[in-house]
Amino acid sequence: LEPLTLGPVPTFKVISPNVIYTDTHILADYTYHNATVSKNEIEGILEVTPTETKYKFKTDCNIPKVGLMMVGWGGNNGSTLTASIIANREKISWHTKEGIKSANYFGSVVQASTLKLGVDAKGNDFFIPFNQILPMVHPNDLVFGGWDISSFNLAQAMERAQVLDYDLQRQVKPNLEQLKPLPSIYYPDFIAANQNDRADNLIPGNNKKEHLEHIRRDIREFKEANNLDKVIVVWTANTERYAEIIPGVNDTADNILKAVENSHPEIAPSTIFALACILEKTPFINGSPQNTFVPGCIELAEREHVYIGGDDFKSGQTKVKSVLVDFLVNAGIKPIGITSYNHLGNNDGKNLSAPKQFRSKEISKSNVVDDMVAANQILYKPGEHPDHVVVIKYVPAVGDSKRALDEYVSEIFMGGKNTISLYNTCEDSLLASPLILDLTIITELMTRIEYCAGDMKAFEPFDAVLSILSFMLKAPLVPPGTPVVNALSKQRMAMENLFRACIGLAPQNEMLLEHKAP
Ligand code: NAI
Ligand code: DG6
Repeated sequence: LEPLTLGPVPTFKVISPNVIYTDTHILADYTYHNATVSKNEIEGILEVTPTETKYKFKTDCNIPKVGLMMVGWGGNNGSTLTASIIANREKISWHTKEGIKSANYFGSVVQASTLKLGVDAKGNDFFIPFNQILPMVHPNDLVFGGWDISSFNLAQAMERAQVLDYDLQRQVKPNLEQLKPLPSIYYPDFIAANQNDRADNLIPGNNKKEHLEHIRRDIREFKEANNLDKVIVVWTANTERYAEIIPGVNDTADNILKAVENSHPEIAPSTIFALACILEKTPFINGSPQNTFVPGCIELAEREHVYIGGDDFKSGQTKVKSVLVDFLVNAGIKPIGITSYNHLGNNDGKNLSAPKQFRSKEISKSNVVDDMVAANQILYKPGEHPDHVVVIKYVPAVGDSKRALDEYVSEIFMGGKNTISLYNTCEDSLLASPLILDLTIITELMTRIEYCAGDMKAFEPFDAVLSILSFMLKAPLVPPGTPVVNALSKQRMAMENLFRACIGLAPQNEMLLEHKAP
């Protein structure tokens, strides 16, 4: 068996009576194993009952022509991602003081990670590129568009961002100069006042219903002009303040649509974008921490069966946290204090220097260990939680190169203490940009997978809230009333195993029984 080469279409076939390949689809029969736990009050013990649920999955194998529209396209993430995809597409290399570098997709799970398909005849693990497990869009084939309140074209935006090497900027500039963000919605109250001086590319007026219709029209026109099958919209604009949840205003789908008609002041720009996308049957992902998905917005997405996902890209410090705390707690070690400092000097940092916008980020960065703590009742009493503090400071001198300092204090054996200190430096936008790709590509794939279970009469899409995207997000949005998973390894497992199920393969396990009990 030779390793497979990267490519959008799977180059393998599952040989199983449970899997059927047609000219257009993969159909898989799948048994989902779980166990229910209940208390037998008479005997005073827990009873555990293994359960089996039969599922059928249907995956459309036709890879569509997809447009990615970014809100905040002229920001550091938007411009870095656009320039980087063009560099990949054109196979560009550039000179740096360390030598020649060439374009890659490092940091993208879909493009640069692998997953285990099975074992070969000798029992050795066999890996394939992640993007081979099911047919997925290739980033080089995405068509870009988007909005920004700043009128800079993408070449100017890339220069302003100061992320990419000059020799690379020089080569992609002619391409980027032709790309200009569409005017956007600006309600100054939602982002920091210090952003006002870049807001020169605005949809006129204050009528929120007209704004909603304007964005809907933009999506339709972009789709038509580029002959696209589908569009995915990602919010990578400034972090907004939280919107107040007001009964009668944003609590139900009907109320929020009415509130937009009345131009209610608590409807944020990001929520207008989300609503516009839902009404256009266009998936919408929120890469920032604010509560864009107020209850009325989620209800509308569920009602219209349109995928939404969020919140806040999980790029560096939080990603490490969702690994480290999982490791500590699963090792029987008790984190009691987590202190996370950041300083950064890009426009994101400038916006976050305002208290209300900082508060949105503080919330999304702080809730990320809850599930791990709640999972261990030996270490933590009900309601007990480690001290957890998040500090973010704006230091213009460091630009996009964010510094993250973390201290984890844990209680160990016999009253001892263990302190781990981490110091991480990296260009923030180079970590976040590949996540936009993964979110886009996996969301698009999910629009082509349907399932059937129990007494369902036909195949249907998944719940509108795409919790499968959690790996890429700091504060994963999940269907109302369902558990949030923050631990990175579980989030990855969920993606991997769902896609394996779609080709009739059992969930990945690391038992290696073939070596232990041959
Ligand atoms: P940025 O400040 O460079 O870019 C944001 C862009 O959004 C700006 O060009 C701004 O003009 C534009 N904008 C603001 N309001 C807008 C609106 N209503 N409509 C259209 N455009 C609007 O920020 P960056 O670094 O690109 O980050 C973007 C977002 O992603 C921020 O909210 C940040 O907190 C979040 N994020 C970034 C991560 C990273 O590692 N870079 C990781 C996690 C989240
Ligand atoms: C400072 O915290 C700026 C933020 O936008 C973060 O850089 C961003 O949310 C990434 O956070 P993390 O925790 O995933 O590295």
